Amino acid sequence: MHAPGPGPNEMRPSPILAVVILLAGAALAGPTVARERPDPMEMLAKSDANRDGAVSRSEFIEARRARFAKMDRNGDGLFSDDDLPRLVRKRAGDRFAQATQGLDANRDGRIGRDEFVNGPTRLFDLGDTDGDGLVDRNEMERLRAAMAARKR
Ligand SMILES: [Ca+2]
Ligand SMILES: [Ca+2]
Ligand SMILES: [Ca+2]
Repeated sequence: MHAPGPGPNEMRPSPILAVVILLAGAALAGPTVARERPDPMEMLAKSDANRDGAVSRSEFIEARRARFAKMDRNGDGLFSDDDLPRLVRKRAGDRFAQATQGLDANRDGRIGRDEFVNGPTRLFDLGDTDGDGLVDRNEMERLRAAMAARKR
């Protein structure tokens, strides 16, 4: 069973994911480049591990696993505000909890590796409009265009 994909007007990138990526990017790069917003599309495109031009669901999930390993800076298997540099943590304040709510299935303010890796695949689902389990080149371009249109 596959639910019908969202129409073009309902397409929107998950704000939750965007903030998580933003915070994670800030945590990785340090506060000086925090304003350089990582592009979720770039990350999706980079998930194509076997370079066949299409991102499969398992490639997407594997890329997420790798991303989690980087986000979890203290390596305790949880992504929490402990993993953010102090400056970022201060600035993020409550926004961290708000931003991660959608992924934080058990609401303990920390995101476990499984919660993150097996969390909703919104970006992927948005991209895979024909529901074949792959975001191919064309679908990627459409998604990119749809997201770019929303930013304007
Ligand atoms: Ca691939
Ligand atoms: Ca951690
Ligand atoms: Ca597809």
